[in-house]
Amino acid sequence: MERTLILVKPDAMQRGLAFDVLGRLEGRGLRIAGLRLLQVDEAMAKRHYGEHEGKPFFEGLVSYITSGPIIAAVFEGTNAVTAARSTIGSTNPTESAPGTIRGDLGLEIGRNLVHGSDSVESANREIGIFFDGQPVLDWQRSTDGWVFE
Ligand code: DAT
Ligand code: MG
Repeated sequence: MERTLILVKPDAMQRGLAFDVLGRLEGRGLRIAGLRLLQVDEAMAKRHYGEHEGKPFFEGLVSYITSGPIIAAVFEGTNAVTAARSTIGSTNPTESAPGTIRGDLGLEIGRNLVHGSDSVESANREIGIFFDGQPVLDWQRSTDGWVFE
């Protein structure tokens, strides 16, 4: 089953939207396989966002993601990466469609509430960063047959 890495970013945590964010993904049918509350340090932030190093927004991005606790979650399901990204919406909330997490709850690109992996390769890499030595479970829900054909 395909897996993706989701982060509930510090703004969503501070605004009390953590379970709204997670609930939209879970409600779509994706299954939670891993869940952690943690504080990201600078090294972890730079590892996660390494592809953006050198860009003008990089320092702000690192200070944002390290500014308070986050929730890291592994969600799994059919096309989990694409399904989660479509529920999350575009990178810039202003351009995100209503009905998406960012389109319903955000206004600015630097406060866009949530991260979702952009490919299966990224998901594997990011799960390795946020669930290093932490449990990610293989389990079934009794309702899975009503979600997965
Ligand atoms: P996404 O989070 O939609 O996968 P991304 O991987 O391109 O977007 O960028 C990671 C984060 O960096 C994004 O959530 C917000 C920030 N970011 C990206 N482009 C930006 C820009 N042009 N200005 C400011 N912040 C930006
Ligand atoms: Mg990205």
